[in-house]
Amino acid sequence: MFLNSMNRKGHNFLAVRRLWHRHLTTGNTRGNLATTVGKREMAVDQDISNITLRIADKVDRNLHLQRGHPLNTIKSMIEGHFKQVSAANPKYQFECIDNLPPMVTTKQCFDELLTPPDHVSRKLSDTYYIDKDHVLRTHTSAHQTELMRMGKDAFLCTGDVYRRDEIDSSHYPVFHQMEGVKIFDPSELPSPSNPSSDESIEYVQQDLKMHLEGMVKAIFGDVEMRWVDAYFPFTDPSLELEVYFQGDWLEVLGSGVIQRKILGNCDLNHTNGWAFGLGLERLAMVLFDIPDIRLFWSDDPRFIEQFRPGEVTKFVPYSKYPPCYKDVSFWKPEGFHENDLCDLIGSVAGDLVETVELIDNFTHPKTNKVSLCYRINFRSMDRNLTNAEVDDLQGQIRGEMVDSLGCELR
Ligand code: FA5
Ligand code: MG
Repeated sequence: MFLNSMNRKGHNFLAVRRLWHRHLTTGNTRGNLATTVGKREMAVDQDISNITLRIADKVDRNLHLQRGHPLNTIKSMIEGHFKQVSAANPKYQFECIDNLPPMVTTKQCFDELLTPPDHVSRKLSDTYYIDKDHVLRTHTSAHQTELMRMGKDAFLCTGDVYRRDEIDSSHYPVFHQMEGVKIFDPSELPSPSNPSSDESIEYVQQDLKMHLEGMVKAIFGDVEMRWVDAYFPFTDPSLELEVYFQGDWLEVLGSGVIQRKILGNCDLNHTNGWAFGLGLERLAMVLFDIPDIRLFWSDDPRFIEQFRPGEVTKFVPYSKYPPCYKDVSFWKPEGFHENDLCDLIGSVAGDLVETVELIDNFTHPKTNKVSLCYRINFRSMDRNLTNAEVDDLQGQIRGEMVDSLGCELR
């Protein structure tokens, strides 16, 4: 079940070894396949892992720690805001953590957060697995329970997170999140002897909204925002916050009142608390007017040299290069998942792909076979692409679709 069609061929997963080498602990016995997750030494399981070289190469980049990078600036601004909040209410001192490694156990990432066994986020189609028990974290919520068990009652935890996802201007397989958690002093709740009463839950939720609205206002000034009901296995009630940007509502964070069972598992039955997880890229796109999420990874000096540490300046585009699209039609093979296709396209063409869209989908009336047509939009952010180059990329993509995904091209 864990064997993904893409790694039957070996693809470029072997290259992942290089990455783990940089995370070696001393005294390992498994050569350059060994790595650490917390204090545990472990190896990448080549039969299971679906981590491509493109993704592995991003693991040590830590854009959120790179001074002057917009992601570092927005992180510092939010942390600075919460420092002010802590100064105004000394009972809760928000501690900032930003250096936890992204390799986590499935227990941390899913089980501890009450993610059901069949939840889509656990699937190989959505998550990068190191081996069957370890993943590249899909969200910073993976650290909630360990930090709560350490007795921390107010913290922000920032890091890189990894997801197999669609490709467009606001989705990228590696992005950055900031987790925020506040655990209440029970005496502050409206019904201290019953921390899970309706009024306590309402109180905690109002406090959560106040903190996040305050943060958005402090950083963005008067931006239009709205709360939307949401679902997360680990919070109840759950809410998402959307901000109006480029003519549309952009989801910037998920949040809610922490589930009783999670609090109980962390010895916090006597109280209540809230949590949020925000997408740093999404907020930085709004703040710096950055139109495409790929730009955060650009090493073009025309991007990075526009920004100064701690300063907010609007991004000045350096001319937009022409797009070029190619369509690919095929009969949908069994077990096909769009994320497999996007990951494959990303691993061949990297940041030269702007979007991947399904433009046609029909079922053959006699054979019942399903035909799909995807449009791949190629556009470089820093130069013109030649036709020959795009044809070559498209050729490689088509070849890999046949070899690795078992697609029958039309
Ligand atoms: C979560 O990841 C939850 N862990 C958030 C949470 C924490 C809820 C604590 C409750 C309590 P979600 O999958 O919606 O939720 O992602 C959170 C944010 O990450 C999104 O609002 C968005 O801003 C950002 N995000 C999600 N996917 C991508 C992506 N592919 N590229 C860039 N940003 C993304
Ligand atoms: Mg969401």
